[in-house]
Parts: sequence; structure tokens; C-alpha cells
Amino acid sequence: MASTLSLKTVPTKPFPDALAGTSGLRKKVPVFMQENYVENWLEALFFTQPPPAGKESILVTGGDGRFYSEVVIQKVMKMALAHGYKRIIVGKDGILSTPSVSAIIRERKADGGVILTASHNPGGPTQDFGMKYNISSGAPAPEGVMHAQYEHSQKLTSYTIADVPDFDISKVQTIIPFSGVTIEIIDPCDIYINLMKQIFNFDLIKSLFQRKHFKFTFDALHGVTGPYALRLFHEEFGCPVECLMNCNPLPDFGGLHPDPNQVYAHTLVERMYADSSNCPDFGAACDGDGDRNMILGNHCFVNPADSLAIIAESASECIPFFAREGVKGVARSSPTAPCVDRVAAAKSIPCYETPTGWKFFGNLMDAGKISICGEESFGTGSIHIREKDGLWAVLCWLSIIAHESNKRYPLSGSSSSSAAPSSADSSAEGKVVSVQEIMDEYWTKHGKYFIQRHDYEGVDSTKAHSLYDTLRDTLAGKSEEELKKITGDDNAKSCDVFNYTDPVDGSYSPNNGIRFKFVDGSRFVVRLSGTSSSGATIRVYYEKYSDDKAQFHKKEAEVLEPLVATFSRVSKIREITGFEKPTVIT
Ligand code: G16
Repeated sequence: MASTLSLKTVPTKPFPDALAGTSGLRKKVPVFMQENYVENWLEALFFTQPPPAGKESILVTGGDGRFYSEVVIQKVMKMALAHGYKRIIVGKDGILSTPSVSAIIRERKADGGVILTASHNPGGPTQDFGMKYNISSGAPAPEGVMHAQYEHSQKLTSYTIADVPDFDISKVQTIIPFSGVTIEIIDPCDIYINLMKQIFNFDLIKSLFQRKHFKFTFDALHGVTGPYALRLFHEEFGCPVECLMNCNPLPDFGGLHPDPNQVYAHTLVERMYADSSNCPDFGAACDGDGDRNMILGNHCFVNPADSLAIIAESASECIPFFAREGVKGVARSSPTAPCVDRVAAAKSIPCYETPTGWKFFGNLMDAGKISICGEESFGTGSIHIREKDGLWAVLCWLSIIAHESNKRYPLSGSSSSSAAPSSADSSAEGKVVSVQEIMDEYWTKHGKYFIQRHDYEGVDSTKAHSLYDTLRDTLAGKSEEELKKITGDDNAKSCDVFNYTDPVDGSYSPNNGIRFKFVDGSRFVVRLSGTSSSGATIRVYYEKYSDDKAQFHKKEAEVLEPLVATFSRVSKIREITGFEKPTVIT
């Protein structure tokens, strides 16, 4: 152990493109590899968000293990030390899921966290990397924090870093490199799994895995959730490892695109739509950093907006945490179809609409206004942490299925719906309620939204901005009559731009998408993605409501076709971008 920390000051110059988007800074790896690029971002961060004095300041760091993480994590540790952090908690091998970082920050009362991930975007030497800062509540930093960080980064002339050799983070251990400074390398899963045990009834979920007819599958897409999934589904619930796919995190995600949607998680989707009696009852996938989830049943897909609503509907009955705490309110991002609004109305609890970005939920959670929230982008979560949480959503669904199955097909010897089986399964006991049944019952009660998102990825940035600005200027604020004329659609009703004022701190976030409404309540929303690492992505979200049971199993594309036609006509998307059709439809 050396007695003093020696520091090095290195001259640098600003990088104008290092501006955080919807969720941190995301760029291609070669951009991050530029000399001083990472250091500049960290210098500006630690200068504008210095470790608090008068206590042992603690920073948590880790990520999804994508390419270039092992280099960057050393820089994070050394620069945090140079700026006065006294304890750095690091995941072994630099691995920590995003929800796990949020959980650790809260559990260990840390002052912040630096997460190394580009989330659902691909990894590898020419693919994406990302850095993100979370504050002491465990939430992604609010816009104001990242604006201040960016402004400071544009004035930098030097940065300061600890002049020490790399730390060995390949084993769980505590290193004291200097007096008063601790580097704590922790098991990535322990704190997170313990938290899940406080939220869910693990015996109830285990009872589902013991039912004869329950077949489960999970795809970690070679992202960070692999080790967590093995701990939960295999070690805790007894699921055979063969049912868990791609559970070893790889720097390039094995060439997969770690985005849990029907397009990129196609192996799982094929398994869930297999034409055989072997098709699993339940399938799920998470993204690279573990905050997104996709839920599937035997031959059915659960739209994230439905998933959020179903979790909100059932939470107090099926999940001990919500049975104890209640569900105080809910929230969804603006482009998310308002399924959960109907659940909230039925339960007489408040429902908030926020801009896209998990950071907008943080204040509502801290103020006790909401308990559960979610987004169309495959994100669902609750107040247990301040990030969306992919595995938490999977556990919610397993709890709901287990609870409903126990109600309808009780296990012998169990008087309560939440007990584990006490004797061998008979064939009735082996039955499980299907995901489709749960969805059908929920649609029957609340009605169904037909939902699709069309993404146009890799559009020239200037063209994408011009399309968005022109559309906004043409439609927003116009009268119903004018809109009918402009769009040539007799169903046109209204159009506005979503500007958000935070109900807790009054902060203002303008221009969060164009919302176009039709007379029958259908709508489309248009916005530009804030997470693409190069070029621009135009996202168009379509939704149409029906409470006619006979319609529920119609195809989304067929129901939404008139909305798509109106958008295409008025936006001139084909003519402007040259894209004949969206690159991804989810
Ligand atoms: C991030 C944010 C989410 C947001 C999503 C999509 O997710 O945390 O809140 O919904 O991006 O953003 P955009 O539509 O701007 O691309 P993640 O999973 O990428 O961190």
C-alpha cells in the first residue's frame, strides 16, 4: 500500500459531439477510443458532480461488459480517485446490470454511479459503447445535471487522473491502494438477488416451476443478465439450464443485437411460435444491460404497454411488495399506448404522462406519486430501484401466472394461493394459466389497444430533423377542420407537441414528440430517437383502441393501416428519407 495518491494532469481540448442523449452518451467505439474522449467526459462529470465532503464518498461502477469496457472501467476508477472519491464499488470483471447498479447505489448509500453500456445497441470494435451517470437516488441523472456536465466539458483544457497501475477486478476482493481509499470488488448479483427476495414470493414462483406442464425459456442475448438469470431461474427456481439461452456475457454479444424485441430476439420468438407441443408456456428476453424486457407466451407476444397495465392491475394481489406498499400511482411515457391509464382510472389512482426517458420517472417516484411505471421501449419498473428492470418484469409475470394458476388449479395441501406445492403434482395441479388467457381477460375488462412502432433507422440526420420540424410546423396547433384538409383524412382531430413540466420540481422539457389524434381516439406520435449512436432514427408510434371482443385477435397491421397511410401521406417520409418502409416494426 502506497501512502499517498499521485496525480497526473493531462492537457486536453473539448469534443463538441460528447452530448448525452435519452440515456447517457452513446457513440461508436472508435469515437470513444479517441485520445482523451472518455477522460474528458469523466472530468466534466466529476467536476460538476463532485463527491460530497464530510462522509466516505462512494461511487458504484460497472456495466454490461461490452467491448472497450475493461479499458474504460480503469479510467473511471482512477479519475474518481483523483477527484476525491474514497470508496469505489465495482462489479467483478466490470459486470453489473443497470438495475443492479441502481440497487447497489441505494443499498450502499452511494453518491452516484457510472454505468458503461450502450444498452440494447450492438457491441464490438466497430459497434456501440456508452457511458451514463446515475445520481444518489439510483436514478439516471436528470437533464439539468447532464447539461451542466456538457457545458463544462466544452471548456476543458486538462483533466486529472490517478497515476496508478490498473486494478485487478477479476476476483471478489477489497483493495486498499492508499490509506483512506477502498476499492471493493463485489459479486455482481448478490445485492440484486437479495432485493428481489424482498419483493417477490420466491416459494410461489418456485411452485410454478414445479408444475408438470410449465415450460419456461429465457434469452439473455449474451448480455449482462446471463449470470443473474442463472442465479434466479436455475439456482432459486430449479429451471434446467438448457432452458436458459445465451447466458454468458460476451463483449460483442456473440454478434447478436441485444435488443429484446420480436425482430432481434428472433431465436426466442421462433421457439415461442414453434409448431409443436414442446412450445414453452412462457418466454422472456432482456437487453444488453438488463433494463429492458420482452414477454412472450405460447404463440403470443405481450406488448410492453399491455405488460405495464397487467402488472399494475395485478401487483397488489400477486406480489408481496405491492401487497404491503400498495400501488399509489402509475406513469407511462408519452408514446406508450395508454393501457395503464384505464387500469389507473378503474383503481382511482393517478396516472402521469412523461417524456421518453426513464429519468423523468425519478422525481415522481421520490415524491411518492407513483409506484409502477413503464415505456413502450420494452421498459417496465417500480420504486424498488430508479431504473427500469428487465428481470423484475419477468418475475412479476411469473408471480401473476403462479398466483392465477394456484387459484384455478390449486396444488394439493395448499390452502393459500401463494403456497408452494406440498405433495406430488396430479395432472390438474400441473396445469398453468396461459399468458394468452391473462391477456384476454385483461382486454375483456379494459379493452384492447392495437399498437405498433415503426422505426426508420440510419436516416440522414438533417433529413430526419427537417421531416420532424416540417411535420410539427404543418400540423401542431391546427384546428380540426384545417387538419382534415391538410391530411386528407376525415378522422383527423387534433395535433400538439408534448411539452412537459415536472409536477415535482417544475423543470421544463419542451418538444418531446408530435401527438396526432383522430376522432375515434386513435393516435400516432412521432419523435426522433435520442439513443442512436450515429445518423438519426425516426420513430412513429401508432395506436387504436377497441372494446369489441370480436376484434381482439385481428392483426395489428390491418387495424392500423389507415393511420399509417395518413402519416405516410402527410409526412412524405418516403420522398424525404428515401426509405420505402420502416427498418424495424415492433
Ligand atoms: C433508453 C431510456 C428509455 C427510453 C429508450 C428509448 O433506454 O432509458 O427511457 O425509452 O432509451 O429512447 P429513444 O426512443 O430516444 O431511442 P435504454 O434501454 O436504451 O437505456
